[in-house]
Amino acid sequence: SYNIFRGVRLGFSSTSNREELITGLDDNNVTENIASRVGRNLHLQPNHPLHTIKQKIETHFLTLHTSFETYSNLSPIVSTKNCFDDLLIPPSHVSRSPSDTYYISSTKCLRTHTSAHQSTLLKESKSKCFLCTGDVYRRDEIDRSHYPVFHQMEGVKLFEEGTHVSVIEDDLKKTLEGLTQELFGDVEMRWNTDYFPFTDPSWELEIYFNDEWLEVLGSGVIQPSIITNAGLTQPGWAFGLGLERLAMVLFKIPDIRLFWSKDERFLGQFDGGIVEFKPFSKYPSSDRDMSFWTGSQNFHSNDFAEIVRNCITEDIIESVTLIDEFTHPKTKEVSNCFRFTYRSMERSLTNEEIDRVHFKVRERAVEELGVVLR
Ligand code: FA5
Ligand code: MG
Repeated sequence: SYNIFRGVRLGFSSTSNREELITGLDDNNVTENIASRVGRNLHLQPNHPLHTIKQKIETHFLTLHTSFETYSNLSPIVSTKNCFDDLLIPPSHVSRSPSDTYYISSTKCLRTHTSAHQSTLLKESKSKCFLCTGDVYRRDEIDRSHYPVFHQMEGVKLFEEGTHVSVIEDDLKKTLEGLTQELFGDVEMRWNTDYFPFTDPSWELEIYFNDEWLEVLGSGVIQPSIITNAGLTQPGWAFGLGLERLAMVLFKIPDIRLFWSKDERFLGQFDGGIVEFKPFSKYPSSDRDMSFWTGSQNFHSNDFAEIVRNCITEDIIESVTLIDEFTHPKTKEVSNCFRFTYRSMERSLTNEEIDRVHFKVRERAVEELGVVLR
């Protein structure tokens, strides 16, 4: 695999990330916390669970088809054209809004999915069958299974011209069912119809695991105009799967923040195989509530979550949950109450440091979002 965006340095230090990603200009909403994740490349770190899963999936595909090409080090900095326009995502689509996407400028963003590479790779790939893995960035809420950075793997396969859609559908489903079986053994799975602007028809695959249906991937038959825009004529399928989702289940990793741990008690448990994670300790949690009048129609909880993430230098917040919301009957003002659960995966927190962070969040929410504390 190689870097097709030759102009962009990879694996750069966080100081140069900062200069490249945080410009202070209008439209730029990348934060220090997010910039520090760029170049960490957890999926390339030997023995890391995300690397192990990636290797396992690649090996599975390469035994099916030696012609699958693999790409793992494409820069997460992409053009909005590649991330959205090339995929027929309309300008008004919610995923493009600055409340959901990290923009470097109005025309460059941190990829929100590995599909951002579909069009370029369709042009560059020789075999027209490829897998592409990388870190993806989404402004999102805060809890045990959501993190603003996670990892996806994209798969694309083109067929001979004139191949019937039903043949492509069949191949897509068989391929992904085979992969799921390889990873999870005999599990129950189901296909649901889904919607993506870039595939038609589209499906998501769910597996039944620990008494729950778990969404593992989105997929579909690639929209013909994406292929013709890339200068090609053959039809094909594409899928995008979430590596953390699979890894949390396979390694029994209970909290998505753990993937970012630099603690040997975490990293030292893995040797490249699939083993059950043994929690090294559970430190106590501490809750704090925060209530405020949102003060504006434009209040967005993703903006609030972003402020929270910027007030911490370590992952010491497990979740921020809206526990109460009401509208004042006369003034129509909206009040929100968020419950913060503070807990480190790695050490005990002191009340003083929790209070310090909590106070900082209050101050910044007032300054930056114009909320009125209650
Ligand atoms: C997409 O990102 C599409 N690009 C997938 C795709 C590719 C469809 C090619 C068709 C063709 P979606 O947002 O549903 O779709 O994410 C795909 C997968 O990423 C999900 O099934 C899930 O496994 C994982 N995922 C999505 N959001 C999160 C999250 N916040 N945390 C962890 N994993 C996530
Ligand atoms: Mg989905």
